[in-house]
Parts: sequence; C-alpha cells; structure tokens
Amino acid sequence: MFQHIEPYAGDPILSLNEAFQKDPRADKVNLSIGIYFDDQGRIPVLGSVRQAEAQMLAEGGTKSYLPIEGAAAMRSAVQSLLFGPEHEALASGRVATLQTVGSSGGLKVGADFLKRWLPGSAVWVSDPTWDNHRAMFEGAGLPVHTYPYYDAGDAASGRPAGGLRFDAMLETLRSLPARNVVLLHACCHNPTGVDLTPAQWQALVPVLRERELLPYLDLAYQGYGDGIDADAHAVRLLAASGLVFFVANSFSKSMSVYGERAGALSVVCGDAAEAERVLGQMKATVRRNYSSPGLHAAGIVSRVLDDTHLRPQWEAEVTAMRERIAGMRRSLHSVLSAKRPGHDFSYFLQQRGMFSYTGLSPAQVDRLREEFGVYLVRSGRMCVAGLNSGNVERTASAMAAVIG
Ligand code: KET
Repeated sequence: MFQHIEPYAGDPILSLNEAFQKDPRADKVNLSIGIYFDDQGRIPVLGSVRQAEAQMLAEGGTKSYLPIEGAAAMRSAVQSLLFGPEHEALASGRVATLQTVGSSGGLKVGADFLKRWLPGSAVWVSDPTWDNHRAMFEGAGLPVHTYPYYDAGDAASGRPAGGLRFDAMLETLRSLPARNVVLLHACCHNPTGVDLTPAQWQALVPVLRERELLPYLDLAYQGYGDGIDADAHAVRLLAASGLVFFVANSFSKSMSVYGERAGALSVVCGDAAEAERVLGQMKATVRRNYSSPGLHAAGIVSRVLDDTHLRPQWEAEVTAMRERIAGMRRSLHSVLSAKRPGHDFSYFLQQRGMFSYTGLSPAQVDRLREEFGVYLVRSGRMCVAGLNSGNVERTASAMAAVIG
C-alpha cells in the first residue's frame, strides 16, 4: 500500500533544531529556529503568562469545545491589539477575526479560503521569505511567485548588501493582475531582518489599491521590532486606507507560548455584512479541517491582554526581550568588528527583530556547525535571540574564523 511513498526530506528549520538537540557538545549554540532564549539560554515562561494560567486553574471551569471561530474574549482582545481599541474598522464591524492554531493555522485557513473564493489568484511572496509560506500556499493549491525584496548587493558597482529593493518590488507589484495576493511581513522580516520604513509602507498603499491587489500580512514578531503598537503600524495603515486585507498574527514569540499554538486570522472587509459572510466561510474551512482551536491558548491570550495588571506586565516583558536582543546585536557587532577590521558588520545593528541575514554561504554555515557547534539556517539566517552573554564571544570568534 505505501511502498511508493517518498521519504520526507525534513523542514530546513525544524530539522536543524532537532539536530541541535542531539548534538552532544556542551558548548553548542542554537541560532537556528526563531525562538527567544533568555540570557541563561532558556525559553522563558513569562510571569504574565504564568499568572494568567494560575487564574485559569483557580477559576476551574469546563474543558468544553470552543466555537469554530475560537473564544469571543480572545478574538476581541486580538482585534484591539492589532487595530487599537478605537479603530473605525472595529467600530463598524468590518473585521472578521478567528482564533487559530498558531499563526500557521491562520495562514493555512486563509490560503484554503482564497483557493475556494478567489480562484485563479496567485500568491506573491518576498524574495526571500520564510520557507513555509511557499509550502503552505502551494499546499492549498495556489501558485506562488516571488517579488524582489532583499538587496544582496553588487560587487561590480560596489553597492553593499543588506538593503531593500523597494523600487524593484513596487515595479513588480505594479505589473500584477488584479486580485493577486501579496504576502507581506508586517514587521521583523523573516529571514532578512530588513523591513519597509513607514514612508515605504505609505508608498505601497496606492499601488495595492490601484492594482486591486489583496495584501496578506504575516505578523509573527509583534513587539520585537520597535514595540507592540509600533509593530502594528502596517496593519493600522492598511485598515485606515480602506483596503481589504488579511492579517495572520502569532503569540508564539510575543508571549513565548510556542507550544500552545496561539494565533489568529483577521480579514478586514468593506463592510459588516461582507465580514459576516467571510467569517462564515472561514468557519466552514476550519470545521472541515481541525474543527475548533485550543481552549488553553485562548485563556492565556485574553487574560494577558485584558487584565489591567497582566497587560502592563506583559508589555514590560516584551520590552525586556526586545532590548536584550538589541544588546546582543551590539555585542556581536563590536566583537566581530574588532576581530575582522575592514569588514562591514553594521547590518547586525540595522536589521530588526529576531533575525539577521549574515551573508554567510551554505559552506560557511556548515563549517560553523560542524567545527564550532554554532547552528544557523543554511540560508545564512541567524536567530540573534539565541545569543547570550555566555556565548556571544565564542560565536563571534567562530564567525570570524569561517569568514577568514
Ligand atoms: N510566520 C513567520 C514569518 C514565522 O517566522 C513563523 C515561525 C510563523 C509564521 C509561524 O508561527 P506560529 O508559531 O505558527 O504562530 N517561524 C519560526 C519557527 C518555524 O519555522 O515554525 C522560524 O522561522 O524559525
């Protein structure tokens, strides 16, 4: 029956993380998967999250199913978090929000919905993007293409790597047929750490509108760029511009609740009646897939966001995580600059969020892993959030050695 089945090559990120766990070397460094580690190298359980869980345990309650679209309290808390509590789009009821199984669940539910209701549309992702974007949208049966994004530099003209090819990106978007889907990282681009500036987001809006494109925002790192509200800038700008768009958002990183699978999908529609129909068909999509999302994730997220004590505590915890990463960027930059003078490492300071695109070749990445036990994704993506005061020197020395 199953003799013909091909072996699974594994996922480039998750397989690497598994290989790291099996590595017996005591001084190994995990800069592969997009997970925030604290200065002791642990994945923290935030105090705000622990308290929300303690509240839930004390209250008792049942373990019944949630509705298909998730918990009402979580859905409305997500809406306020993304759009700000007073946003017109919320007041007029034109945002359809579902709690989903992580933001991955949201991205895929949205992809299945698009396949059914915007037949013939293609999806355009940045070059490069998170590998799973292509896999998920192609898995839903949609063609996936790329638009120019990261500037790898040009040796001939001396243009350095690390910028954004914004003009080329706009030029491609201007050539797309109507109703094509444009996947955009709302902040902290994965894998490059290179984001659009507010002015560039502003310049993007008329192109999306004139070409009748459907923006699909992925907001997986809210709070890791400039702050919780600042990182929702793109969401709020598109909503204020009257565009119809999707946004999948994650709490995996912002609340450090990876395994709880806490995320949501919101669709900003033209009016409340459209939003109701969209929500209905999204529910149909979920029902025939995983039926309903998890209760525990909803309890954590809604309590942390809505409780007058837990909310500021969480905001302070997010700030501390963001600032610790920024500190690691500065340390890595200064140690590397000292070890390899004449080499430009300023990209570590300019790139935002959890990731830096190092420009290391796959061969250099392999050498880092094999010889020094330092794990990066083979694209050269480094999760800066895996650095700490105990491993940053050694990581910098290893990098300096492979750079040569
Ligand atoms: N979007 C982006 C851009 C992203 O980087 C991730 C996870 C997700 C969505 C999914 O998050 P969820 O936990 O489903 O809400 N990225 C890291 C982990 C992974 O690959 O699954 C990573 O890039 O390492």
